[in-house]
Amino acid sequence: MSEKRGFFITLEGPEGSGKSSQARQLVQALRRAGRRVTFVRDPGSTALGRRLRRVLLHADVRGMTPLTEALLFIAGRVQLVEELIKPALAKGRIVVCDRFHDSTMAYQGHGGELDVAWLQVVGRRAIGGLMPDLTLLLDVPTEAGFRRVGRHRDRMERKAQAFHRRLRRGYLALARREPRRIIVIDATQPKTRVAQHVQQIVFKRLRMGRVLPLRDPTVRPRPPTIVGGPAGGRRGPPLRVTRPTEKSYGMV
Ligand code: ATM
Repeated sequence: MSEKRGFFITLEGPEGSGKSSQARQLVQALRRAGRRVTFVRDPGSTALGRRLRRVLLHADVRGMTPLTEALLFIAGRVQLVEELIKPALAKGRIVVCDRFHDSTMAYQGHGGELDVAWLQVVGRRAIGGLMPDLTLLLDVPTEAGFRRVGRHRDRMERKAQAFHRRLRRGYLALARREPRRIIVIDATQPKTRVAQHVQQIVFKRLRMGRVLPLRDPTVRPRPPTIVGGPAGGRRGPPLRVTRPTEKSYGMV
């Protein structure tokens, strides 16, 4: 692997968490602060990734097993890491990635009920152990997230609510295992408040100026760090989620 000098940030969350628009705002804020940022999404951003994304999300593709899904998502990620993420990090850039390995763990592992320990090992090895320095998990209850998504749902969004509840619980379990890397933000707060939390956390971590050590997935679970939970702030009205287009990404 090329020497890593940049800083790698991922945004994660269930449907309707507003993560993609938060990712865009974060990129804008970092650029305004004079940082060089590569903005990508997983799956997507590479030619192969865009094709895989169409296959994976197309509502007409039926009967795909969770394992097939997982391996296709991982394949797209390998390409993304090699083609865009590693070269950008080697140049000292900040990489902001909309979803990454934790999505496979939450959606296919917990949601699809695959063997999560196996998936953790395979998924990490496939990308040479390149894990984010910081992951912002925008958490929203399943029902509230669905209300935000509306009626036009892709293949993943059409899965049963039980699947989406499992994946949300899966995300929170991942955050308990790696509380330093994965910060949970209450995404039911007003959009501007969520953006403030996201930017504060990222800017604080960047000022620390060091890359966090890779956590051993076998470490004992600890409570996740939750920012802006019920105790920390008012729950705001539902926010509208604008769907990103492919043009929003790949601005390297
Ligand atoms: P975005 O629209 O947030 O880019 O996500 C695309 C979908 O792909 C999303 N579900 N929906 N709708 C989550 C799903 N996904 C997985 O299931 N596994 C993965 O590994 C990744 C990266 C995404």
